[in-house]
Amino acid sequence: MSDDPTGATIEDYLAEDRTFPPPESFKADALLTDAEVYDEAATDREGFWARQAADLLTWRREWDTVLEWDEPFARWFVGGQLNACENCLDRHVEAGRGDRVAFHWEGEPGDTRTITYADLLAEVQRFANALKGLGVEKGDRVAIYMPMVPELAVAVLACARIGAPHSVVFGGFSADSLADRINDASCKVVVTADGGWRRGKPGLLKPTVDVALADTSSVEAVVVVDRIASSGGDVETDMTEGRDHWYHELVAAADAECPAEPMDSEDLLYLLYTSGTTGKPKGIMHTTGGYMTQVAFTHKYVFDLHPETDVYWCTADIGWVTGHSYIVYGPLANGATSVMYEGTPDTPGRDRFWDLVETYGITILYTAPTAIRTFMKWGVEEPQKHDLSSLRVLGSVGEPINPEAWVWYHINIGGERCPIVDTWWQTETGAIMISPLPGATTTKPGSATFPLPGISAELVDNDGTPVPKGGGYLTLTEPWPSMLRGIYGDPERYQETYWSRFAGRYFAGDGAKVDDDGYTWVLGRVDDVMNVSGHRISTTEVESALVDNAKVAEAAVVGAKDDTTGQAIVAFVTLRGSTEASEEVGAELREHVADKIGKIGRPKTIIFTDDLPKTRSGKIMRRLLRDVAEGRELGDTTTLADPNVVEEIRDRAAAGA
Ligand code: 6R9
Repeated sequence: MSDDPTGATIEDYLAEDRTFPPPESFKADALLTDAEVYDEAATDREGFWARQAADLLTWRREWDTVLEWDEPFARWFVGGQLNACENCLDRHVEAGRGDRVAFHWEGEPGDTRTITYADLLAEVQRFANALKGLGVEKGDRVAIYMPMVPELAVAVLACARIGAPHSVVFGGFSADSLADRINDASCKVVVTADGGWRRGKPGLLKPTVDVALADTSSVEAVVVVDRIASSGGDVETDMTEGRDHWYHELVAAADAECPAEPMDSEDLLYLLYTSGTTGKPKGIMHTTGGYMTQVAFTHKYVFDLHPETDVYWCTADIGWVTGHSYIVYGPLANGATSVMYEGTPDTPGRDRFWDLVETYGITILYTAPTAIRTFMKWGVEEPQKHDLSSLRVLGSVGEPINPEAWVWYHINIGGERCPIVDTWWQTETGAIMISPLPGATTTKPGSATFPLPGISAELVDNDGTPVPKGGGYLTLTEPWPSMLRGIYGDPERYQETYWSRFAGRYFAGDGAKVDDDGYTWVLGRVDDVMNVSGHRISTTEVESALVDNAKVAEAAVVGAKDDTTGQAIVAFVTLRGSTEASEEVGAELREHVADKIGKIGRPKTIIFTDDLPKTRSGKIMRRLLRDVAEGRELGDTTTLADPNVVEEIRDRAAAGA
């Protein structure tokens, strides 16, 4: 049984057997429609990437060597020179495309800005000069802590233009986190804003910067964008004399021309901090030539970009890697027209995303499973209020997408005509690694399908022996252009974290399965894999089975310590609008999972909750749910979007809900 409007049933996550070939109408205009490109890349990997680098980018100096590989340290396009900002802006303007819109920006309150490539180039040059005026030189690190306003993209590109690596810190992070990141990279300047609009209220940022700077000594100047005050918000911003500067004043006073710095292919483009299994966040290093090559390649072909006609929207925040690669560098390198949105999907109403799709005629939408499941919870009435017929490609990123969410997305957002690209990658990989090509790949709901051309992935068992079919650890076996070049200041941790678990392989930290047709199903982090009575079960499989039930909106599953079975499955479940939590519903859901996966998958406990604890990037924090399930003190909750959620769940769990 299923609530799936197609009437199809999900036997279980991995026995999902519906297939969706690219529609003929889509293939007619698609950039890639067959498997030839895979063969080409497999025959000559380095030649393949070199062709992409030459086709998609403009180089100041050609490289001497495509790849120097001294495991685990890669150098791509060695000897080549280019500038990332020039590739994103100047060459489009020089080619007569300066009037093309780079960003349709919309603020949460509804204010809008239309920014062409020529506008963006002009603004970036001025701000690059402003940074230079503050003493920023090639190689100096610049921290960026901003809301989703155009000046965030300007700041990123200005840094790239003058060769100053940026370190964007997501605007939801605390003062402590910001200070840690500033200190780790000894940033010289911080670019911020008075705040950003969120759910109708100003979320202030500058006061957090002030607190962070009390614990840092490297910062010489702070640049502040006036976002809130200039849009009617009542805020007084403290400016420290001699240190703090208003962005608009600097830009107004700056020279209009700033030539782009020629950078070596392997010069550091940016740092982006990501959390690992230990406490200290890792400064992931991305360099210029290889990174730009792979983000441009993947953005073009995974989304089948037609830059003259498409309107592309990636709903991520630039504070995460998805925003770096697929709001800034990839789309701009390809001359795309993008939408950028400041706020939340429920302001002023739960149809805000669909309103944006209709207003701008968005053709390519790239979002996250957690958002899709939220939209499912809000009901199909919301998207049905709008004309979504402009859409032609849908993307998913960030976590495994369960087949029910995939099918809901396909039907209710994509009108059953849009290929879905489920893209697996990581901060560390820099760009998409495993994904369908929308005009060439027959998809299966919940599978990221195959490694892209030029990418080699393989599953291995505990001992590192390849597993051609079945479950295993996801590893990457060949260097790829946009791979991380290391962890800032800690080459040993790089080696240890990614290259020590399996000899000669990059270990991604994810578990996956390959089915009989060779499709890859990424099951999630291996620390999310439960072991119940010696059977390994992915939290995702159980979640998927739960969400398959019509009463369930969202579910998160953890393995809690159990004296008898090693671990026991505890499920945290959010019900759809009209359903009341009760013992009967709990029993029904447990049986439902047993039906889908087998008794081994049946949750021992189901805890009903109104919401799940999520990070600000939307990932469910299973670690905290495990703490709740095991009755422990809660671990670190600082990265939660809303720390109250987990407290509430704990109270319910204690009450035996
Ligand atoms: C891009 C991004 C990386 C982790 C990754 C995996 C999970 C991302 C996924 C996916 C299944 C997908 N993940 N995309 N799992 N299917 N399509 O999210 O980077 O924030 O570093 O997270 O996210 O577990 O290891 P990052």
